[in-house]
Amino acid sequence: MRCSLPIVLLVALLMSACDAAVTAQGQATPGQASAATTANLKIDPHQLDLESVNYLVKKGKVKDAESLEKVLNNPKEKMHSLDLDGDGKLDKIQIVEVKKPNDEIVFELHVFPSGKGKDKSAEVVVAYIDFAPDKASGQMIVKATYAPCVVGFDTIVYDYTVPIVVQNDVIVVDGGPAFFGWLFSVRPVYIGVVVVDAPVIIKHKWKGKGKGKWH
Ligand SMILES: [Ca+2]
Repeated sequence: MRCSLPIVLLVALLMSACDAAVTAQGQATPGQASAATTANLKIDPHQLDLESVNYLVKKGKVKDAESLEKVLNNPKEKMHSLDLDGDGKLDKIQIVEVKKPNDEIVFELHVFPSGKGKDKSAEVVVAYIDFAPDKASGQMIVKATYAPCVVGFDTIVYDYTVPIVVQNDVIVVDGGPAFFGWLFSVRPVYIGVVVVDAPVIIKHKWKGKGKGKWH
């Protein structure tokens, strides 16, 4: 009987230690942590210079979505410093065009974390550029906004209006930069294609005519 008490204590201590280990393991479930991180993703607006992005279009510094995407992803242009996966490499931005009723067009800016390979679920929409023509008033409102994952998204808006005319039901931006001519021309919907295996290269949908790849 003398020896039984220490043995009982030892067993009790071991069981207690085991419970603690199970508890710690439960708190560190990788899947849960990853999902929580994505859901709570908060991006600093300074990581994407949306005002300058909007300016590129307004001043006709880019001629179409492809050239806008090229500037966005050129590190020398310093348009963004997005590194959502924290691997020290800039993530790529892809423009996805969405056509809406009444000739409204939206560019969605999708970010692909550079270290996530082909994992489409890692893609994050960070901003929108909205082109909303109003044929009745002869004005188009161009508005750039951040997506809800960006801090202060609901208070930051970069917008301006440009005059439009309608000729045979086709919208023409009167005296505007070539970009707007491209925007309302008859063409396929633009979707940039990010080649995730080679992070510095973006391959575009339109092949041939020297537009297949760029660095
Ligand atoms: Ca990265």
